[in-house]
Amino acid sequence: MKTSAVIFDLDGVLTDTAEFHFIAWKAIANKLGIEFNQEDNEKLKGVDRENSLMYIIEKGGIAMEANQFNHLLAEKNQHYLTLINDINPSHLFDGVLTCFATLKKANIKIGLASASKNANLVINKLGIEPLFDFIGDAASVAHNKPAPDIFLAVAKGLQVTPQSCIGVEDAVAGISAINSAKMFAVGIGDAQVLTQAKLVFASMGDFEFDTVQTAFLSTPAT
Ligand code: B16
Ligand code: MG
Repeated sequence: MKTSAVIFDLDGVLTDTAEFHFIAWKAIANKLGIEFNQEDNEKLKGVDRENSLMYIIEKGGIAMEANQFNHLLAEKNQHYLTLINDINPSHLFDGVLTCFATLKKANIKIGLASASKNANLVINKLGIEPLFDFIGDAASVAHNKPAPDIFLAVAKGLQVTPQSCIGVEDAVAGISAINSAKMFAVGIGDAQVLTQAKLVFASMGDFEFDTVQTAFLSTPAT
C-alpha cells in the first residue's frame, strides 16, 4: 500500500524535552520522599501526566487524596512550563526539517500524535506548527498511549486509513500504540529497547525515508 501519511510523536522524536520532564518529576518525587532516577524517567516516556504521577506514588507506596494528586499535577506542569520557556527553533533535532521537506515533495501528509497537552506550545516554539497537516489533541482522546487512540484520531483528521500510515516514536508505549493502530512502526532510539518497531534509527538525523518506504511496501498488510 502507498504511504499516505507519516505521523510523528513529539517529545524524543522532534525535540528533546525528556530532560525537562525528568527535572520536574524528580522535584515532585523528592518532595514526597520518593527516589526518582533516569531509569524511572525512561519508563515514563510517552506516558501521560496522570499515569506518570500514578507511577511515582505507586513506587513510593503512598496513598493520596484526589485534591493533592491534582495539585501535584498542576505543580509539575507549572515547573515544566518554566523549563521549556526558552525552547526555540534551534532545539529541533537535526534531520527533522530535511525529513519534512522530503515528505512534502512526495505529497505525503504530516501528522503529530503526542501524549503531551503542551504539544501545541512546544511546536509553536520550535516554529514547525505550519508544517503539519493535522495535529492530534491529547486532551480529547479516551485512552492514552499505549492505546492507539491518538494515532487513530490523527489518521482520521488527515483523512487517510491507518494502514497507509507510518508512525514514528521514541517510546515503548508509543510503538505499542502505533502497532495497535495497525500502522507501520518506526522507532527513534535504541533498537534493543524498541524491539516492537519494524525499523529503528538511532536519531532523526539517521532517518531515511526511502529505507522506511521500501520496508513499508515490502511488509504484508495485517
Ligand atoms: P504533558 P510524547 C509525552 O510526549 C512525554 O514523552 C511524556 O514524558 C509526558 O509525560 C507526556 O507527553 C505528557 O506530557 O505533561 O506535557 O501533557 O512523547 O507523546 O510527545
Ligand atoms: Mg516521545
